[in-house]
Amino acid sequence: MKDESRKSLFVSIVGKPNVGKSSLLNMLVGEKISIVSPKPQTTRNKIIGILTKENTQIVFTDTPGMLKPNNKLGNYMLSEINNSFFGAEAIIHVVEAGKNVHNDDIKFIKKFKKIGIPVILVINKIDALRQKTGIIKNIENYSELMDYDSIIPVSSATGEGQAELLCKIFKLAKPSVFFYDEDDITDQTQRTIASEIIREKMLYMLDQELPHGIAVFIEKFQFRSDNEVDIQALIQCEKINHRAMIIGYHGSMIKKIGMFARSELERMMNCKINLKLWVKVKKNWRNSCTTLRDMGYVPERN
Ligand SMILES: Nc1nc2c(ncn2[C@@H]2O[C@H](COP(=O)(O)OP(=O)(O)OP(=O)(O)O)[C@@H](O)[C@H]2O)c(=O)[nH]1
Ligand SMILES: [Mg+2]
Repeated sequence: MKDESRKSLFVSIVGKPNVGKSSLLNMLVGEKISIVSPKPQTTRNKIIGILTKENTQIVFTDTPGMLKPNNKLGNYMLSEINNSFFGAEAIIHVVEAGKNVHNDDIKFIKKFKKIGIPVILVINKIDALRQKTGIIKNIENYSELMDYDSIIPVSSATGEGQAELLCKIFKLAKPSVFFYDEDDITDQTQRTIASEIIREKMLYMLDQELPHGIAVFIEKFQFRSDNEVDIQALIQCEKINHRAMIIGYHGSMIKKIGMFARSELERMMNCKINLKLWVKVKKNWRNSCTTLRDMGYVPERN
């Protein structure tokens, strides 16, 4: 039955790499939907998180951090940011508390002004600031550049500011049907979530640049029973020495990656997981249209 009192809002979450966009999405939805890591450019594609409360549904889109692409994967990531603006009815611009305005933020602000929808500035990571005066400086600097709908200091880590931010977002919702079921929290399949969790563990466990050259393909995702799943994943890297580092001495590293990924997936899916990982080298895959297509990294518009 159609409910005339229903409302919805599509909100795009954008900002520089590593400012905490994915952490914010997870905090707002109340579940881990998007992977998080201390390394910039963790998120590679648009990720939808859905929050439905009573008669209102908010559809958030997490996006990759703004970057200067130097390969086809980078071009795709940039296109995902731009695509997130289509259909968006509001934007959350995430910046880091106490940091100066960056050139990338100015580029974003130029885009926002062209799009002309409400923009909320979220000053994230306030828990990490010793001097709260940093927040005041942020507010002054950003309000000179843009007429934000509101400016809200937040900590995605502690949840501070969450209620105020949600209140602002819900106020912007407009009469509409629901676009997702009330119980949905994301549009990602379990296969995609599994590959992302495996990639997240590598972002934490492997050296600086290596994880950026890694792709994870789920080759098998098969239920043995209601509470047991077999997952086989291929980890693709770009160099022979990277393969050796992923495997580690006597397989110690890949074993650790598998252990951490499995235990998180078991918690998320509430079932036993049999996880098999193997590693293959494919040089320069980040410039291979075939590999990018196989991973689902296909631009929506060209
Ligand atoms: N102290 C603190 N750390 C945070 C907070 N939010 C995020 N972080 C940390 O900041 C790092 C980056 O967080 P992400 O959520 O992956 O950032 P992102 O903007 O999605 O990054 P990209 O996907 O690479 O663009 C991680 O180490 C997070 O744990 C916060 O509120 N406080
Ligand atoms: Mg992210």
